[in-house]
Amino acid sequence: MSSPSPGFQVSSPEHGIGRRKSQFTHRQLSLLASFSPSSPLRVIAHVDLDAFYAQCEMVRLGIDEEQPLAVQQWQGLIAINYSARKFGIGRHCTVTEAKKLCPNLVAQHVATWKEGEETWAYHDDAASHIATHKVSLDPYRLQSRQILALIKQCLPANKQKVEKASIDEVFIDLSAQVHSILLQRFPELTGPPPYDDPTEKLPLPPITALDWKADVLVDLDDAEAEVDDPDWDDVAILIGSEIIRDIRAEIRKRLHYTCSAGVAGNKMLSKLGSGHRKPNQQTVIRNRAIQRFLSDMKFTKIRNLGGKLGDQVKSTFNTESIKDMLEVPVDQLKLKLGDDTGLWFYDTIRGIDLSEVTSRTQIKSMLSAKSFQPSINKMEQASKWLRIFAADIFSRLIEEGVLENRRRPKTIHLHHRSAGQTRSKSSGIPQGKALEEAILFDLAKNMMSQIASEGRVWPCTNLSLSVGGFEDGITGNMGIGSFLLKGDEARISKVTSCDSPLDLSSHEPQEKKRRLESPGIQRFFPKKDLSAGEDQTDSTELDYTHGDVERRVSGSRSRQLSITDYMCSRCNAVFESAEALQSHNDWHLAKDLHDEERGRSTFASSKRIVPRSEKNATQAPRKKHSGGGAGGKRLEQGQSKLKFG
Ligand code: DCP
Ligand code: CA
Repeated sequence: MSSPSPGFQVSSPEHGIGRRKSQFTHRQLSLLASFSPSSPLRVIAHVDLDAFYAQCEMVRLGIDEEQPLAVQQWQGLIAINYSARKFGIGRHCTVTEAKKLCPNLVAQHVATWKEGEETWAYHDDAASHIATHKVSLDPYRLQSRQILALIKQCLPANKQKVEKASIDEVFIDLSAQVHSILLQRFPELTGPPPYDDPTEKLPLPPITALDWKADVLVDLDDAEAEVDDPDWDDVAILIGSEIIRDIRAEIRKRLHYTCSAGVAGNKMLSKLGSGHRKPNQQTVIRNRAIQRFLSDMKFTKIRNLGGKLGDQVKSTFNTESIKDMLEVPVDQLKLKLGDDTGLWFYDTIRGIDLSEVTSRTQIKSMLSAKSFQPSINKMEQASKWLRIFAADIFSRLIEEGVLENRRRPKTIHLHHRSAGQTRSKSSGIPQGKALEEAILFDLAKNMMSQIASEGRVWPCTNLSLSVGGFEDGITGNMGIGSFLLKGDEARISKVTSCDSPLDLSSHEPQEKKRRLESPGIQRFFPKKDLSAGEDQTDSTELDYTHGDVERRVSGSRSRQLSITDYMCSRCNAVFESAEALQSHNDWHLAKDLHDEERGRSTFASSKRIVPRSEKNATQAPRKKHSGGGAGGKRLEQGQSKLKFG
């Protein structure tokens, strides 16, 4: 017999007397090699960085782990490290409240673009200058990319499937790697099935106990279930957890970040696992533990059920408990929620999720925006912001491979809001020459001038610039040279506009527009749940400036609503003025548009969740800075990569 691994205890020859065969077939094992979602042996991990922005600041500033630290945005907090959480500090606190709870708290403001400046920086006085600064998430994006690149480095090049789920989360399909480790460690699995019949059951693993090291192992329903010896699904998940433990150790050692992880048989369970025990732990949910794990839980904790759909189910069935919902027959779920959603929900609360880890869903659009309080009144001011938006978008385009012509956008859109009216202009981006930041800026200024020439332009309360219509560049032998030659005739296409306050979608193709008008089931899924900070499954490009808006809300979130408060019907955020609510609604509108442009259908035509995108990680060299917030002139990590015109 081969010697399996340090993680296994090899059985005595009497092993398996009660159950001689595995419950899994040769075919199911071989499906593992091709990442097939239908293999019951698949192993999926979800890795989530702990208190991510806070850790980024701690690493950047060289701050000790024990030091309580929070990341500040204006007067609110957007990330709180675990040392600070011990004092009861959370996202609901303002900086003042947090400092009362922990006078020793380091509150580091996020980096900002200052009106008129060409680079983002850490400005000491940013918190009191919301009118003239715009948040930059570049520092966190850079760290996110490094972590992603390291994760990919740790995985075998030809057997990896990694999906970036948000700025600080990834799903990893470990199935193919686990398959090859299984075959290495257990040569009895390598032979052909008896009678060459792939539906033949596998032999049982030669193992009586598995060593889960320090993993959090979710309890089983009854002690009886533990009596059954491990089967290959347990062994596969154990191997997956070894891989993830090593990756987490590597991230810790090389980049100094801690993260939590969940290892399970699908995406939904692995995500629940990573949030089960934080920080710096990994939770394993074996198939035999699913029932117990889920039945104690509220379904609103599940990915895609944290928002509107979860609320709808809750109000329809008057419960949040999975245990209660397990009693509801599938037909009734279909009747109340529609066929697709009903079936999806039925499967989901039983731990069934066949959605795939998708290595790369390409970004369809990018948006940079700012709500103005006070509003802006001059073209000169608008122009300064447009310059920042162009720089912001261009730096992200560089990461998307625009310089190497891997991908480039075809269209650019400007949305302008004044006196409750939103106007939009769209323009083609010239395709015949290399794209530059200055081109985006010029196009943005042109569109702004057109809006201005139509009058009623000031005061302006919100501006946003977005690019879309991404196309892959010419690849293979042709390369960038031939691309540059071919497109002299390309010209800026006709500028389109729409003046109706709510018709931001009017430059969209008809089909997309219909979806906006009658969103059906899709309306439940793509939105980020701002109030809960959960369900960030759709936040690959969360680098919007939503925080600009959101943070003004947070201070009031914890107090009682008064009749003078204004509440957002979509995310329950509370505002003190109608205008603040209006600009928040603008943000929702802009994000909806952005989501539509990205064409993400989180809900597949059948009923499965279609996973989301991942950007190609480029590994930027990491440099540690000591001391922060120094007047804003010193270049921060990653800035040197940016090209400003
Ligand atoms: N974020 C934000 N506003 C929110 C929620 C999150 O700006 N309402 C940002 C800051 C977080 C990052 O996104 O650091 C990741 O969000 P998470 O919800 O994963 O929260 P953390 O990583 O901060 O903490 P945890 O350890 O609970 O994952
Ligand atoms: Ca996190």
